[in-house]
Amino acid sequence: MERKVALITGVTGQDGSFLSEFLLEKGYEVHGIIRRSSVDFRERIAHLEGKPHFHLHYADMGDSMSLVKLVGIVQPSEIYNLAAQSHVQVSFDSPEFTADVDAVGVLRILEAVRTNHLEQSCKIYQASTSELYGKVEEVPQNENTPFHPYSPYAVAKLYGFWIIKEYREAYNMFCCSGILFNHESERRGETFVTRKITLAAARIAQGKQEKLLLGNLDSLRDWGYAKDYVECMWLILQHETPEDFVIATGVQHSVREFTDLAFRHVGIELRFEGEGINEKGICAKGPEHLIGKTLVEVSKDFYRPTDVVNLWGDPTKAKAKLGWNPAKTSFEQLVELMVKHDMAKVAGEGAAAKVRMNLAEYLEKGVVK
Ligand code: NAP
Ligand code: G4F
Repeated sequence: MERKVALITGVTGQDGSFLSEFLLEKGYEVHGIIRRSSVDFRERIAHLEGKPHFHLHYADMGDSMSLVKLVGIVQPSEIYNLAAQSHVQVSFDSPEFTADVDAVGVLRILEAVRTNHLEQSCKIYQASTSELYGKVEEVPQNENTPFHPYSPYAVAKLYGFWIIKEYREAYNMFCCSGILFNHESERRGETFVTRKITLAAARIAQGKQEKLLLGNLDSLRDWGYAKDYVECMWLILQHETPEDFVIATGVQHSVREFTDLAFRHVGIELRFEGEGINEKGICAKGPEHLIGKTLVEVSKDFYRPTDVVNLWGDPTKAKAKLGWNPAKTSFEQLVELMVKHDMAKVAGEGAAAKVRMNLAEYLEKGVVK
């Protein structure tokens, strides 16, 4: 049987790396788009490079010509469009770049498929987001909940969602959006809140960091495990009709709860005192030298101009139509696996990891958000 051919944009990212592993396991020929970088080390996919059915190509979501050329060469049967400037806070700092990649980039992919006359043979998955619900109009959120984007990132992603829908209807293309709620892992970027917390908990426990600075501790998210979510991307493209799906666990927790649990996993019990900007997490139980010390502080540097504070997904449709199991990895298991990973990572950090330690110092000082 001929191998299916997948093209993944964003292959070096958290989801791209898990999806590559998943599709290779399923027998796909996997092609990924990479950008030229001055540091030529692709941490998340280093273990896949050199495998016979895994191929990397230079292209950029801002460069139509590179995309048209590549789609023509690869002739994919499935495209997973995961590439994005994916950090919400950064979208306030770089709104135009975010719009170019996250909004117009989607159009470029669709047109690259049409230009190569593949619109009837190539299915497209678009990485859409729960951020579309933004300043939420109902809880929990499902496929019929109105959108109210609340950041430059979300506004750009809203264009991506609608242009996918438009091409589906106008050109009868099999293109769909997965409206994914937050999904995390040991490969999550280090400035997203979950990974920032698990790394800081590990470093504080090992005496390599003094304290953790956070923004809004009351913010609520529906956090799942990224490895479970990439299966859903594939299921969406295997469904008989092109449809959009909400992918979530259906369970909600606050940033404070995530922090509390992560610190428990490194043997530190926190007591939260104060409110808003004055709230602190103080070590109530744990290593002697830390008792009574403030380990978590709130800093206004990590507050956003507009923040999405109540995301909670309803995965009923994905469960019923795709047979996807949203409860495969629980919140507690997710926090545990991330902390375990980061405890080992931090323990192994020697002189060679000095550069990453600098990032931790920046995070502590609020230089990098
Ligand atoms: P990520 O780790 O930040 O990865 C983003 C990927 O996009 C990286 O491979 C990055 O390449 C690539 N990229 C960025 N700009 C590009 C450009 N101009 N040209 C080509 N590639 C570019 O994100 P993720 O967490 O895996 O998320 C994957 C997708 O799902 C994103 O579209 C994100 O917006 C969306 N999403 C994520 C979540 C979540 O909770 N993780 C939830 C909903 C939706 P470099 O490595 O070169 O930077
Ligand atoms: O971890 P976050 O930065 O993720 P956010 O903004 O929810 O975005 C992620 O999930 C989206 C899906 O809903 C994706 F579309 C998007 O690409 C990305 O993957 O922040 C989560 C919450 C926010 O409310 C933020 O204000 O945590 C709050 N928070 C509190 N302190 C913080 C911090 N966020 C970050 N990054 N850093 C903090 O210190």
